[in-house]
Amino acid sequence: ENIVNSKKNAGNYAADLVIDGNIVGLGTGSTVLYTMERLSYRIKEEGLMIKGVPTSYQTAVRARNLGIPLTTLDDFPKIDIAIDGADEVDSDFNLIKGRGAAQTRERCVAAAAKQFIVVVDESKLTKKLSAVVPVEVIPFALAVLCDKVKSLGGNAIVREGVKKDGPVITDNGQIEVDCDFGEIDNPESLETELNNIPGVLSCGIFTEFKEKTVVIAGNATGIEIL
Ligand code: DER
Repeated sequence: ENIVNSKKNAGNYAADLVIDGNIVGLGTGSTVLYTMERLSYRIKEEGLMIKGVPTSYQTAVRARNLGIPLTTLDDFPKIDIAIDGADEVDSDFNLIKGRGAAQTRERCVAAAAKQFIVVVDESKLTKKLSAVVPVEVIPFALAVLCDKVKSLGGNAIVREGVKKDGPVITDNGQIEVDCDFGEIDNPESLETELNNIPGVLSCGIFTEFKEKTVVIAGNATGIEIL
Protein backbone atom coordinates (compact mmCIF):
# COMPACT_ATOMS: atom_id res chain seq x y z
CA GLU A 1 0.00 0.00 0.00
CA ASN A 2 2.81 2.38 0.98
CA ILE A 3 4.75 1.56 -2.18
CA VAL A 4 1.73 2.45 -4.31
CA ASN A 5 1.30 5.77 -2.52
CA SER A 6 5.03 6.45 -2.78
CA LYS A 7 5.00 5.84 -6.54
CA LYS A 8 1.83 7.91 -6.95
CA ASN A 9 3.31 10.81 -4.95
CA ALA A 10 6.49 10.81 -7.03
CA GLY A 11 4.67 10.35 -10.35
CA ASN A 12 2.14 13.11 -9.68
CA TYR A 13 4.79 15.59 -8.57
CA ALA A 14 6.80 15.04 -11.76
CA ALA A 15 3.72 15.62 -13.92
CA ASP A 16 3.31 19.05 -12.33
CA LEU A 17 6.79 20.06 -13.51
CA VAL A 18 5.54 19.93 -17.11
CA ILE A 19 4.46 23.21 -18.74
CA ASP A 20 2.47 24.19 -21.82
CA GLY A 21 4.27 23.52 -25.07
CA ASN A 22 6.63 20.92 -23.60
CA ILE A 23 7.75 17.90 -25.59
CA VAL A 24 7.83 15.27 -22.85
CA GLY A 25 9.75 11.98 -22.89
CA LEU A 26 7.42 9.36 -21.42
CA GLY A 27 9.32 6.57 -19.64
CA THR A 28 8.25 2.98 -19.03
CA GLY A 29 7.02 1.29 -15.88
CA SER A 30 4.46 1.52 -13.11
CA THR A 31 5.73 4.74 -11.49
CA VAL A 32 5.73 6.82 -14.65
CA LEU A 33 2.20 5.54 -15.34
CA TYR A 34 1.07 7.77 -12.46
CA THR A 35 2.82 10.69 -14.18
CA MET A 36 0.96 9.91 -17.39
CA GLU A 37 -2.38 9.66 -15.57
CA ARG A 38 -1.76 13.07 -13.97
CA LEU A 39 -0.74 14.54 -17.37
CA SER A 40 -3.96 13.14 -18.83
CA TYR A 41 -5.93 14.89 -16.09
CA ARG A 42 -4.09 18.18 -16.72
CA ILE A 43 -4.73 17.91 -20.47
CA LYS A 44 -8.46 17.39 -19.86
CA GLU A 45 -8.91 19.84 -16.94
CA GLU A 46 -6.34 22.56 -17.66
CA GLY A 47 -6.07 22.23 -21.43
CA LEU A 48 -2.35 21.48 -21.02
CA MET A 49 -0.80 21.43 -24.49
CA ILE A 50 2.03 18.86 -24.70
CA LYS A 51 3.31 16.10 -26.94
CA GLY A 52 4.83 12.90 -25.58
CA VAL A 53 7.66 10.76 -26.97
CA PRO A 54 7.00 7.20 -25.72
CA THR A 55 9.94 4.96 -24.73
CA SER A 56 8.11 1.69 -25.35
CA TYR A 57 5.18 0.14 -27.14
CA GLN A 58 3.46 -0.26 -23.75
CA THR A 59 3.89 3.43 -22.94
CA ALA A 60 2.60 4.44 -26.39
CA VAL A 61 -0.56 2.35 -25.91
CA ARG A 62 -1.07 3.71 -22.38
CA ALA A 63 -0.52 7.31 -23.56
CA ARG A 64 -3.02 6.91 -26.40
CA ASN A 65 -5.58 5.46 -24.01
CA LEU A 66 -4.99 8.45 -21.70
CA GLY A 67 -5.40 10.99 -24.49
CA ILE A 68 -1.78 12.20 -24.40
CA PRO A 69 -0.83 13.36 -27.92
CA LEU A 70 2.28 11.56 -29.19
CA THR A 71 5.17 12.50 -31.42
CA THR A 72 8.61 11.07 -32.19
CA LEU A 73 12.30 11.89 -31.95
CA ASP A 74 12.16 12.25 -35.76
CA ASP A 75 10.01 15.36 -35.29
CA PHE A 76 11.76 16.48 -32.07
CA PRO A 77 15.39 15.23 -31.83
CA LYS A 78 15.72 17.54 -28.79
CA ILE A 79 12.98 17.51 -26.15
CA ASP A 80 12.29 19.61 -23.07
CA ILE A 81 11.86 17.08 -20.29
CA ALA A 82 12.01 13.30 -19.92
CA ILE A 83 10.26 11.59 -17.00
CA ASP A 84 11.19 7.97 -16.27
CA GLY A 85 11.48 5.39 -13.53
CA ALA A 86 14.47 3.41 -12.33
CA ASP A 87 15.24 0.15 -10.56
CA GLU A 88 18.02 1.62 -8.41
CA VAL A 89 19.42 5.12 -7.80
CA ASP A 90 22.66 5.67 -5.91
CA SER A 91 23.77 8.83 -4.11
CA ASP A 92 25.67 10.06 -7.19
CA PHE A 93 22.54 9.67 -9.37
CA ASN A 94 23.92 6.61 -11.15
CA LEU A 95 20.90 4.57 -12.21
CA ILE A 96 20.07 0.99 -13.03
CA LYS A 97 17.11 0.71 -15.39
CA GLY A 98 15.68 -1.92 -17.70
CA ARG A 99 13.42 -4.08 -15.58
CA GLY A 100 10.87 -3.32 -18.31
CA ALA A 101 13.36 -4.18 -21.09
CA ALA A 102 12.93 -0.65 -22.48
CA GLN A 103 16.29 0.86 -21.54
CA THR A 104 17.55 1.38 -25.11
CA ARG A 105 14.78 3.79 -26.14
CA GLU A 106 14.69 5.21 -22.59
CA ARG A 107 18.35 6.12 -23.02
CA CYS A 108 17.70 7.75 -26.41
CA VAL A 109 14.91 9.88 -24.92
CA ALA A 110 16.83 10.76 -21.73
CA ALA A 111 19.80 11.84 -23.87
CA ALA A 112 17.57 14.05 -26.04
CA ALA A 113 16.04 15.83 -23.03
CA LYS A 114 17.17 19.12 -21.47
CA GLN A 115 15.95 17.89 -18.08
CA PHE A 116 15.74 14.27 -16.87
CA ILE A 117 13.28 13.58 -14.05
CA VAL A 118 13.63 10.19 -12.35
CA VAL A 119 10.56 9.11 -10.40
CA VAL A 120 11.01 6.34 -7.85
CA ASP A 121 9.59 5.12 -4.59
CA GLU A 122 12.19 5.64 -1.88
CA SER A 123 12.92 1.89 -1.67
CA LYS A 124 14.88 2.28 -4.95
CA LEU A 125 17.48 4.55 -3.30
CA THR A 126 20.73 2.81 -2.41
CA LYS A 127 24.29 3.71 -1.43
CA LYS A 128 25.85 1.41 -3.99
CA LEU A 129 24.28 -0.08 -7.15
CA SER A 130 23.85 -3.84 -6.90
CA ALA A 131 20.72 -4.63 -8.90
CA VAL A 132 20.82 -6.90 -11.94
CA VAL A 133 21.94 -4.99 -15.05
CA PRO A 134 19.71 -5.64 -18.09
CA VAL A 135 21.59 -5.65 -21.42
CA GLU A 136 19.85 -5.57 -24.82
CA VAL A 137 21.81 -7.54 -27.41
CA ILE A 138 21.34 -8.94 -30.91
CA PRO A 139 21.08 -12.75 -30.64
CA PHE A 140 24.04 -13.02 -33.01
CA ALA A 141 26.32 -11.71 -30.23
CA LEU A 142 24.68 -13.43 -27.24
CA ALA A 143 27.54 -15.84 -26.50
CA VAL A 144 30.10 -13.04 -26.83
CA LEU A 145 28.16 -10.98 -24.27
CA CYS A 146 27.85 -13.92 -21.86
CA ASP A 147 31.60 -14.60 -22.10
CA LYS A 148 32.42 -10.94 -21.43
CA VAL A 149 30.03 -10.78 -18.47
CA LYS A 150 31.66 -13.90 -17.03
CA SER A 151 35.13 -12.37 -17.47
CA LEU A 152 33.86 -9.32 -15.59
CA GLY A 153 32.80 -11.59 -12.72
CA GLY A 154 29.10 -11.47 -13.52
CA ASN A 155 26.39 -14.02 -14.29
CA ALA A 156 24.30 -13.58 -17.47
CA ILE A 157 20.78 -15.01 -17.86
CA VAL A 158 18.63 -14.51 -20.98
CA ARG A 159 15.27 -13.01 -19.95
CA GLU A 160 12.61 -15.61 -20.74
CA GLY A 161 8.98 -14.79 -21.56
CA VAL A 162 6.32 -15.67 -18.98
CA LYS A 163 3.38 -16.15 -21.36
CA LYS A 164 5.61 -16.92 -24.31
CA ASP A 165 8.06 -19.79 -24.67
CA GLY A 166 11.59 -18.66 -25.38
CA PRO A 167 13.25 -15.27 -24.79
CA VAL A 168 11.53 -11.91 -24.30
CA ILE A 169 11.72 -10.00 -27.60
CA THR A 170 12.23 -6.25 -27.08
CA ASP A 171 10.47 -3.41 -28.94
CA ASN A 172 13.61 -3.31 -31.08
CA GLY A 173 13.27 -7.00 -31.97
CA GLN A 174 16.27 -8.10 -29.93
CA ILE A 175 16.76 -10.00 -26.63
CA GLU A 176 17.43 -8.88 -23.07
CA VAL A 177 20.09 -10.46 -20.86
CA ASP A 178 20.02 -9.90 -17.09
CA CYS A 179 23.60 -9.59 -15.83
CA ASP A 180 24.20 -9.95 -12.11
CA PHE A 181 27.46 -8.39 -10.92
CA GLY A 182 26.48 -7.99 -7.27
CA GLU A 183 27.72 -4.68 -5.85
CA ILE A 184 29.04 -2.44 -8.65
CA ASP A 185 32.19 -0.56 -7.62
CA ASN A 186 32.57 1.56 -10.75
CA PRO A 187 29.25 2.03 -12.60
CA GLU A 188 30.76 4.38 -15.21
CA SER A 189 33.38 1.91 -16.38
CA LEU A 190 31.02 -1.07 -16.28
CA GLU A 191 28.50 0.88 -18.36
CA THR A 192 31.17 1.67 -20.96
CA GLU A 193 32.45 -1.93 -20.99
CA LEU A 194 28.98 -3.35 -21.55
CA ASN A 195 27.83 -0.74 -24.08
CA ASN A 196 30.99 -1.25 -26.15
CA ILE A 197 30.58 -5.00 -26.58
CA PRO A 198 29.92 -5.52 -30.32
CA GLY A 199 26.25 -6.47 -30.75
CA VAL A 200 25.04 -4.82 -27.56
CA LEU A 201 22.42 -2.10 -28.15
CA SER A 202 22.59 -0.74 -24.58
CA CYS A 203 22.83 -1.74 -20.94
CA GLY A 204 20.68 -0.53 -18.07
CA ILE A 205 23.39 1.45 -16.25
CA PHE A 206 22.79 5.19 -16.78
CA THR A 207 25.61 7.39 -15.45
CA GLU A 208 25.90 10.07 -18.12
CA PHE A 209 22.81 12.20 -17.30
CA LYS A 210 23.69 13.30 -13.76
CA GLU A 211 24.02 17.04 -14.47
CA LYS A 212 20.50 17.32 -15.85
CA THR A 213 18.86 14.80 -13.49
CA VAL A 214 16.41 15.50 -10.68
CA VAL A 215 15.34 12.50 -8.60
CA ILE A 216 11.85 12.60 -7.09
CA ALA A 217 11.73 10.00 -4.32
CA GLY A 218 8.21 9.26 -3.19
CA ASN A 219 7.23 8.05 0.26
CA ALA A 220 3.93 7.20 1.94
CA THR A 221 3.20 10.82 2.85
CA GLY A 222 4.87 12.83 0.07
CA ILE A 223 8.07 13.26 -1.85
CA GLU A 224 11.73 14.15 -1.37
CA ILE A 225 13.51 16.02 -4.16
CA LEU A 226 17.15 14.89 -4.42
O1 DER B 1 12.42 -0.57 -17.20
C1 DER B 1 12.66 0.57 -16.74
O2 DER B 1 13.74 1.16 -16.91
C2 DER B 1 11.62 1.17 -15.85
O3 DER B 1 11.81 2.56 -15.79
C3 DER B 1 11.77 0.52 -14.50
O4 DER B 1 13.10 0.49 -14.17
C4 DER B 1 11.00 1.24 -13.42
O5 DER B 1 9.81 0.58 -13.34
P1 DER B 1 8.83 0.78 -12.08
O6 DER B 1 8.52 2.27 -12.05
O7 DER B 1 7.65 -0.06 -12.44
O8 DER B 1 9.56 0.30 -10.87
